[in-house]
Amino acid sequence: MPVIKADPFDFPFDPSGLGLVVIDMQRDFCEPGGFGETLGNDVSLLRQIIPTTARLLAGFRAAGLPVIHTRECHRPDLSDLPPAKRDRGQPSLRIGDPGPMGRILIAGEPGADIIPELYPIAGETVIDKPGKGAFHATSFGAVLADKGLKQLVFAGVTTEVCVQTTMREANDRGYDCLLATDATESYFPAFKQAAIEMITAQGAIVGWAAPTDAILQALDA
Ligand code: C5J
Repeated sequence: MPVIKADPFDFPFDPSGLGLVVIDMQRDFCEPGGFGETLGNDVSLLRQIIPTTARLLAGFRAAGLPVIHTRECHRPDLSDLPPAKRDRGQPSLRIGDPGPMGRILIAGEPGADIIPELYPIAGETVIDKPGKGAFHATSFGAVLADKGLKQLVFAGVTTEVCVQTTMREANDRGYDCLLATDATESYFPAFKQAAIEMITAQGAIVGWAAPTDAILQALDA
């Protein structure tokens, strides 16, 4: 069985059940004027992982392995947006408000779409999710089952919010989860580091972590 050199120990995998999940690489999180920036964040931090994530994506595509993308977004009528989520904090624009890339985090608006550099290709699944985790109120679990996936490599943003939440949900459902450490990012570098440590601690209590090169080497082998 092929093996990815990972932390806290090697990640053996069966290619027939391995897939890549790219979380929320959306314009609203990665480009100026979007939701991330309305919350006071510096989006340039997130943009640093775009080339690495593109390489990881290319590796999975070249190996013929499934890729699933997620987008955090809501229905135009906001019926799937709990008031507690819309009203919390002091963003300069709230979810659903008109912004420079359309309504903030609303399905179908330019800002809610995936950045052009990592855009899905034909045959790749895109899951729209109203929560931080990809399993909540979506078909994500059914899609994984339908594709026969058992082991998941994770990339995307932000490490400690939507990526970690989805990894925890997947881990509880019996999936082996591995985080690509240089294809994930946070607006808070210390939170990214802490999330990686939380995931891999206690004998991979949530999952594994490895850099993109180690993942690609194992896919090539
Ligand atoms: C956040 C996400 N941070 N995709 N969403 O609100 O992590």
